[in-house]
Amino acid sequence: MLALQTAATAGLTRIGLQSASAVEPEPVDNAPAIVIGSGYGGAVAALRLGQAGIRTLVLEMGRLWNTPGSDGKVFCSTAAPDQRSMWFRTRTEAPLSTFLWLDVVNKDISPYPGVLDRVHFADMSVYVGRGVGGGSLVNGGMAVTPLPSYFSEQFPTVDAGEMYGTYFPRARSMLGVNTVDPAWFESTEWYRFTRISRKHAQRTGLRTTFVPNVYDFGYMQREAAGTATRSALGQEVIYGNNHGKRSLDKTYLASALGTGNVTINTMERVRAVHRAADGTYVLTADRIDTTGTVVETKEYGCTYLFLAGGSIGTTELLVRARETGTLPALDASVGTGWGTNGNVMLGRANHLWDTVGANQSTMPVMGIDDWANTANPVFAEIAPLPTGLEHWVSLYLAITKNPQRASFSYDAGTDKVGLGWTAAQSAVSVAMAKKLFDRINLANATIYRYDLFGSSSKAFADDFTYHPLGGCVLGKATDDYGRVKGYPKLYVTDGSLVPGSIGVNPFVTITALAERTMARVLVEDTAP
Ligand code: FAE
Repeated sequence: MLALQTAATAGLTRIGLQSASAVEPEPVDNAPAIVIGSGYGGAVAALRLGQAGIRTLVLEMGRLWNTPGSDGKVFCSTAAPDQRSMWFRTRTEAPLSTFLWLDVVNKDISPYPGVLDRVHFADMSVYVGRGVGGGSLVNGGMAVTPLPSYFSEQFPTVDAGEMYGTYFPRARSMLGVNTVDPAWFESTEWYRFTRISRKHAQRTGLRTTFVPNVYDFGYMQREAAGTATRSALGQEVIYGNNHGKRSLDKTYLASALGTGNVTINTMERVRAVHRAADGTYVLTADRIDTTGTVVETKEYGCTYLFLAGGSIGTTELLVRARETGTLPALDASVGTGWGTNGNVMLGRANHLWDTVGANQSTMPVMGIDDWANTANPVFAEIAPLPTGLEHWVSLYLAITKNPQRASFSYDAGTDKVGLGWTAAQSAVSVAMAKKLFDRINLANATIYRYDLFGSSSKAFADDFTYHPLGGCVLGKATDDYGRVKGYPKLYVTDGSLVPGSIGVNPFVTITALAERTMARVLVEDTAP
């Protein structure tokens, strides 16, 4: 942590252990290992490489989030978003965009490298985190291990015994996963919204389950008691948490820097990769300033290259590399097998007597688990809608077992990579979510809310996902350990390995798979 904090206050864009004394390290334009992206897959790779004594450079397009703004806070809240909220926007683009059909949620902001991005494709947009820590900076912290049966269905060639015996426990422990105290949960006003949704699920005959989280629940209880500054209880989440959350900059990345072998360069976006005649990799990266202007274009060389730009970032780089001929031998399956993890958001309108509470914690702790229903498998997270006012809305993020997958394509004219996901493919997720929530509405004599997702009276938000998965699927675009086919010493360690669906919130799976890859690769591929 020390290194991260000091580097930020010194205004450096290069973060290494040396930065702890505010001395900028010598430029490292070539490193034995380079990691692109500092989310889950990148953080695991950086730590394990650093521990193995391999000098490693991490390139991250977002900024380091550790410098307080003029309000004394690093991040802004969802209630009062400013330039820090979103990646180069003039207006915020929150998932829940209206209330009573009124445009009261989104706010005008000035363009800045804010922490949350919404990447738009024709019929789907994808929310991602930008900054040192990637998605861990903006997500809801739900740390869910998938069902072994579904994991094996999705990863038939991966030894599930090893995953559940070694890598899932390792990931949970490193990420700082904990659970809400059930007694506090039952009594606190901050989770009344969850208890109401549980009551309605139980009345429908559905099972609910507590879900672990990386938010420090001890800290949250102190927030509730008034002895700690509010973060989860202060409407902070998708634009970052100022306190309480064990994001990757506080866990894996802090440890990675602690090895003394890892440096992180921020505000540098890798846009091209090729392989030199000697078999090393050469990257082209644009360094931007806070206006988004490219202030420098750099070239880096490395022996080992780890791609961890997330499902969209990594797939885009590889599809472009194959189609422009810089990595022509990439497998045809690169750019395929992408899915939304079946995400659909929806709200229900409660009866007047079923108040959900003006005070709501931003960290979800419970899901409705109907995954075992083979006719219509759905796992629905009970999501908060913290506005500081009673609104009688029960909100959910449903994860449906949507089998639809899409591919990416490259347009040489614009040099852009597009995603072929269609509205009809989203409709499959909606039909599944609707089947489950129709049952809940019937059992409770309630209805959907039609006012939350724009002016079009939509009950289901099916045009975005929080869980982009796939594009470079394990065992297809790569071998069974994330080694990219056709290119020795080139690896994928992020969510693009997961074939479009994992049935639960994905970051524990992404972390555990990255641990498994690193354990293997460091033994087999780095021997002298
Ligand atoms: P990710 O964390 O996205 O990291 C990729 C990093 O690479 C980012 O920092 C990028 O800025 C950077 N990058 C990309 N391209 C480049 C490039 N060309 N050059 C340099 N840098 C680049 O990838 N999951 C859960 O399990 N539980 C939750 O409660 C949960 N809630 C969520 C809520 C929100 C609002 C969002 C957006 C996501 C949520 N997720 C949740 C999803 C989770 O954050 C996501 O699956 C992981 O972050 C994906 O990890 P990766 O390592 O694949």
